[in-house]
Amino acid sequence: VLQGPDARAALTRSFNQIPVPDAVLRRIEQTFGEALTPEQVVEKIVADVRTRGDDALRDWTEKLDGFRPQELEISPEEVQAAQITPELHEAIRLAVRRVRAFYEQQPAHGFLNHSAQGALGQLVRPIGRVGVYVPGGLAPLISTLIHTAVPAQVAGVPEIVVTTPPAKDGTVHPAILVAAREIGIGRIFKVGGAQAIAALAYGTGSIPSVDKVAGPGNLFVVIAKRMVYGQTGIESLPGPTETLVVADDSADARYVAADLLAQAEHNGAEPVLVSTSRELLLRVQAELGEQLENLPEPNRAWARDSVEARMKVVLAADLDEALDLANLYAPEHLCLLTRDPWALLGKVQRAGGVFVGEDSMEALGDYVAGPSHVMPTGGTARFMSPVNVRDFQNIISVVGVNAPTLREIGPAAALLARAEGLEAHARAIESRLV
Ligand code: HSO
Ligand code: ZN
Repeated sequence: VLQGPDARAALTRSFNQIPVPDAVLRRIEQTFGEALTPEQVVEKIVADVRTRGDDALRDWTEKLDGFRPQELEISPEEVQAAQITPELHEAIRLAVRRVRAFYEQQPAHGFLNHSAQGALGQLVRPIGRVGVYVPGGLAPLISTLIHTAVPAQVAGVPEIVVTTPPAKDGTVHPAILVAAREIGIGRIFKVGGAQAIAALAYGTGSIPSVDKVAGPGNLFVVIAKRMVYGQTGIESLPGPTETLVVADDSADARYVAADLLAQAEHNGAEPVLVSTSRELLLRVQAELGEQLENLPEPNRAWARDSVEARMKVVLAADLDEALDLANLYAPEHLCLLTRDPWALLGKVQRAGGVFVGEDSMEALGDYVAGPSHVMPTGGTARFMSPVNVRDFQNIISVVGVNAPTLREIGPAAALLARAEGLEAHARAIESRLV
């Protein structure tokens, strides 16, 4: 249990490097026959996709996903034919409906102020084509498709394409196809990993290049997004998930443990518990042990890894200190399980999302609450926001001053131009002032 300065030190992050587990390095060596860094692997893949296009995508998908696709695009017939239970289908509809309703409330309009000066303003325009990456791997993240594509759609993006890795038998989870159908996404490609990001950035015969790539992925996906930034836009670099629970003596230890374990079952997750009560910490410890035992495999192993390798437990002097530490850590998810959680909201300065009270568990937010679950990780909540409508729109500045205003403000502009040594600028202005 960490306290005081030790807690501060443990919750202070360093942002330069994405941690690379040994297992990943070993797998790279097995796959490539040489010891490469993940960056070197991604560089290789991106360069190859850029030069060889679809053939490179087929080769890398075979090598890394164990399946060689002939057609990279899933046919409209296959998307139409995808079947899931009516209950799951209804849950997807509910999630889509609620995420859409949430983002329709986000103000995203421009302004154009006509005044005696003429007009100044901002146009807001949707991005033309967006690529959404949907992780497959350990879990087919149906919800991630909804939580990325729907804000883009509300923003007015006319074309959204999806890439997602195929399973070894070449299939994509039918619920992902149904969700795409429900949202109204036209094109889905069975390509994952860094190769998918490269394809979206540079375009291949089958996959169109996009203006922005959005969505979380594994280490290789994140490195690839960072590498192609500039060629295309990216919304963020989502890393492993993390949840910080603030709990006082009134919290129910069963819920605290359950919420920590829910996120702990994500690969590489970092659970953090900050409490003002030592008794609660002890109760949570017992609960964690018991609930972990009762989880089925492989989820137990995933959650145990996060708890044993990365969980941090802090005893705070009071709720003020608890919130200070939470703001320092800038968690992706901040969960408030205290007597009066609403009273703490005003103190929240840095977090991707804040989950207020025991009926608003983060796991609900992952699916149907409304706000996108793609939230800033790794402490990037200091300068980033959750995926939202603004990620999928550009602002265009509008400058339309009239002649009297030009006469008023033009001389100052010409003066500034000459101070910068830019004579042609000054003359462009003065040519209208005579
Ligand atoms: N909590 C994850 C998102 C997710 N959970 C998807 C379940 N499905 C990252 O914030
Ligand atoms: Zn989750």
